[in-house]
Amino acid sequence: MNEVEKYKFDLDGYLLVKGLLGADHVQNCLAAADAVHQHISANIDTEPRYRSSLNVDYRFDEAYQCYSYKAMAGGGVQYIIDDFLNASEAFDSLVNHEPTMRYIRDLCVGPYRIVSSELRCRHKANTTPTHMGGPMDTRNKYEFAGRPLMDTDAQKPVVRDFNLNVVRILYALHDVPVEQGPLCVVPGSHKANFFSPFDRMDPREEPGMIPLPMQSGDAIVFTENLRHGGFPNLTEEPRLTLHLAIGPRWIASQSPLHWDDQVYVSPQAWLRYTGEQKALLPSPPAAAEHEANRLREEVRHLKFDNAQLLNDIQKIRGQESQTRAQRSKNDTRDGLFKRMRRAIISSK
Ligand SMILES: O=C(O)CCC(=O)C(=O)O
Repeated sequence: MNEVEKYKFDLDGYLLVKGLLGADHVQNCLAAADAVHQHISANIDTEPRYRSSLNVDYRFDEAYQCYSYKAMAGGGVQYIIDDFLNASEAFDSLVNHEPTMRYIRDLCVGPYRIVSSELRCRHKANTTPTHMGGPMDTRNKYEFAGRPLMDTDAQKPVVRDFNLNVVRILYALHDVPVEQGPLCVVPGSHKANFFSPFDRMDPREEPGMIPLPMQSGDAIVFTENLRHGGFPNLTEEPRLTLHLAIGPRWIASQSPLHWDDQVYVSPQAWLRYTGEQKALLPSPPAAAEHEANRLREEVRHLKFDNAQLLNDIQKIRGQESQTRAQRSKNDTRDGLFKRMRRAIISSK
């Protein structure tokens, strides 16, 4: 990063990098993203399902080896396709993409790992609600170090400017003007010491929030500590962007799919990767392990649902026994009245 970039990144918490992906690169990725988007949107409500530990209801796609769910904020649909790197060899060039890795090396300590990959397809009216900012989640640590830190690759202390836990990169696959719902951020909020008091879903209602329009091939490099969201897409055209999160190797994933765990790499994608690319990703789990993980999550959720149902049953039983007690009290009172009435009548 040059001096201007360092200054701006520290000040604002993000950088808009012009043309980080070349025109051919973008065309290939866009064609692949279009195909995945078409397929996923047509099949999103079908089986097989997978509920993540954060209780998000995903669908696993066998053909593309990725997971997807629908988010409906703002009244329009957003398809979030997690582990999209598996979906096409067109995306392989994003793994260990040298122009991107140059930023990563300046922003956090290696060796590195990709901790999330999402293709986001945001349709008309959809917004991404405002989230993060300052102290919201300490795992997103933003730090200006300015002191020597151990460089595990070089095996020696190196004076570093930045020491982030996670760097996010958002690539635009086409122009994203303000009306097509770009990423929006509150510049400087990565250093906030207070939780935002403006706890509203619509990012336009957050003071200081600005949209970041992009051109095809541009990237936004930002700290997840920054308060951010997505402006509403007001157009008929879906907004297609690719999102990577990269951090030191020991960082866990923060995608709602792999929360505190690691991303899923398909056996097919693994075979395509070079040694350098493999170093950025976990190896694929054995098929049986993959299925066992899915079943483990399913059992966990069923146990949770069961506990809730038992709770509900106990509440209903409690209400029923109260009703029965009240009824028998009423019956006793009615019986008394009847007996009194009979006694009065017979005494006349
Ligand atoms: O682009 C958007 O709409 C929001 C993206 C986002 O929240 C993220 O990449 O962390």
